[in-house]
Order: sequence, then C-alpha cells, then structure tokens
Amino acid sequence: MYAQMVSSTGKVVKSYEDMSPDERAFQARIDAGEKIEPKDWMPEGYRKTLIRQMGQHAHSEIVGQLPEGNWITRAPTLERKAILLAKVQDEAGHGLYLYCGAETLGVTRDDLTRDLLSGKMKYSSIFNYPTLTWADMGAVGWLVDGAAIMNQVPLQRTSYGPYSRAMIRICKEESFHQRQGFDIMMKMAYGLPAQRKMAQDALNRTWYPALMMFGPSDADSVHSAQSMAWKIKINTNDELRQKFVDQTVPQAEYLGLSIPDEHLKRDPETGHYNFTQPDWDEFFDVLSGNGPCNVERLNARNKAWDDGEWVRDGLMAHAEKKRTAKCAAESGRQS
Ligand code: FAQ
Repeated sequence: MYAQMVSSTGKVVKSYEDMSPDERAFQARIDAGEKIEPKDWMPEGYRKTLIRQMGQHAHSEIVGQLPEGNWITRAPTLERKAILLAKVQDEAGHGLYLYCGAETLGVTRDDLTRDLLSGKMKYSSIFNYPTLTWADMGAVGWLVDGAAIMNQVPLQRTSYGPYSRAMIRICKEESFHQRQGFDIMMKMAYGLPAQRKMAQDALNRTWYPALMMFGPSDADSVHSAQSMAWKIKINTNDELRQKFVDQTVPQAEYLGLSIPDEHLKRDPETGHYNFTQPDWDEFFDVLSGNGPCNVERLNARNKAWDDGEWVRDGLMAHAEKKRTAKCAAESGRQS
C-alpha cells in the first residue's frame, strides 16, 4: 500500500585507510570546501546519495503542492488566492530545478517520477497529513516552510554544485512562503475568537509533523554520518530540529498561541528549549505508507501523470515532426 520504501546505504563512514586513491583525492576536495561538478569523478555512493536526497526533495515539492492546491479555490479573498497560487507555482518550479539537478547525476526525470508513482521513492512525511481548514494554510507556510528553510539554508553550502546553486534560488522563495504563512496566522490569531481557535487548532495538528520533517533522531539516522563527511548534509537532523524549535517558540508567543507541548521549557544555561520529541512510531508508520493521506497523494500524482499522457505524446510527436523536417531541409541543401 504505497509504502515509502526504506532502502538505505548504511551508517558506516569509510575510513581513510579503506579509501582508494580516487576516493582520497575526492575527500580532500570536499575537505577543502571545493564544489563537485557533474563531470568530476565521484564515488558511486556519493552519486546515489545525492540522487536519493535530491529526488526525494523534488518529489516533496511536487507532492507538497497538493495540500495547498486544495485551498486555492476556497481562499477567503482574491489577494489570498493570488498569493497562494503563486506559492504553489513556486513549488512546481522548485521541483523542476531539483529534477534538473538530479539529471546531471545520470538519471532522468522520468526514472525519478516512475519511482515516486510506484511508491518506491519517498517524499516528505509532512505531506501525508490533511489540510482541514484555511488556518492550515497559515500553519503550513509558517511551520512547514519554516522547517524547510531551516533545513535548506545550510544546503546552499552543500558540496554538489548544481544542488547548492538550486538551493540558493529556492531559499529566496521559501522565505517569502514562510512570511505569507506567518501573515495568515497573524490575521487569524488577532482576529475573531473563532479565527483564533482555528489558528490554535492548526498549530496543534501541524507542530509534531513539522518536527518530523527533519528526519529521525540522530541515533536512528542512517545516512547522516556519511552524508556529513561528504558535506551533502551540513547539520544533523537533531541540530536542525533544535534550531527550528528555538526560532519558532518566540514566534508562537508573539502570536499569542500555545505550542502543544507541556514539557516545553527554555534551559537558561544553554539558551535552548527542551521539548517533547515527536511520536517516532507514527513517523515510521507514515513512511511505511500508513499516514492519513499517503494513498490519496499518490493516487492524485498517478492520475495527473495518466491524464497528462496526451500532452507528452503531443509534444514528442511535434518534436519528431520538427526533427524530420530539419533533416529533410538539410539533406535538400546538400544535394
Ligand atoms: N519524510 O538517514 P536519514 C518542502 C527517510 S521540502 C520522509 O536521516 P537523510 C518545501 C530518509 O529518506 C521538504 N522520509 O535520511 C515545501 C531515509 O530513508 P531512505 C523536503 C524521511 O536523507 C514546503 C530514512 O528516513 N526537504 O517541504 C524523512 O540523511 C511547503 C532515514 O533518515 C528535503 O527533502 C521525512 N521527513 O535525512 C513544499 C530536504 N526524514 O532514503 C510545499 C533535503 C527522513 O534511506 C509546501 N533532504 N526520511 O529510504 C534532507 O535534508 C534529508 O534527506 C532529510 C533526511 C533531513 C530529510
């Protein structure tokens, strides 16, 4: 049932002694902060890890359009509708940059799409939760884009050139997305009591799924150690989760909303908030295909792919017609 298949490359980082001369030279480039470009030599594991991460990231942007697309026709004002439409279009664009980036590693966008549609490749767990009210558009922008930015700002410094450059552009747009979400929350939190209640309800439902976006705890993260040695990842999952909590709690206070965590408390010595971890059984269950919307999301993407077949066929037929005409014109000129 649409499992987001867990297939990992292993936790162990290759020691310097076990590396081949090529791998040592590669690691030296990474350690020196050089960017790796598509035609450079790279270990197979590095290439595969990037395809997995960039592919999953691209799929998240594409599937992530669904919970918000659901609200475009029901946005409360024309202005809100235009803003939401622009945001959802941005997400399509982010997906495309990331698919193009992944294609520089020797896969095609069709390969990646096939693996998404079959349930073989993952997308972010957060998009398997429903968006029940308009306040969820605020909570998604504020918390989901907020978590996405927290994760993606360091990825601007990732070691793979095309990924790093894509992230620079994506982050600029994500920060606009986060601000529009916070703006919706502000209007609702300072609005009528019923609106305030909706805002609090949206925060209650989105908080823990947003914390899950950073991935499992460091103890359970399969890829972090090797990905960090290769500077594909710059921070661990727990580091980013903590930064997100530290940044978001004062924002919730400003809104006058309560984070749904009775153990949330700032440690005066470290300056960080202690907080309750998300339910990791629920996280792994969602990854196994059992979240509230896994089936609906993949059905929607499969339907879009099937419905778009005539467009793809038409474009290919047109390209073939142009290619044949060009060949005929060239052979006419030669004779
Ligand atoms: N959901 O060993 P780790 C967005 C999987 S963009 C599903 O720690 P890693 C924009 C992981 O793949 C949001 N699966 O893995 C937007 C692995 O399984 P595998 C997406 C998850 O890769 C906003 C296994 O668990 N952002 O939201 C998740 O080192 C609003 C073990 O985990 C990115 O993709 C999860 N949350 O660290 C759009 C950023 N977490 O592959 C619309 C780039 C973990 O072995 C509206 N990605 N898994 O089968 C990353 O930074 C990393 O891939 C992590 C996971 C941090 C997500």
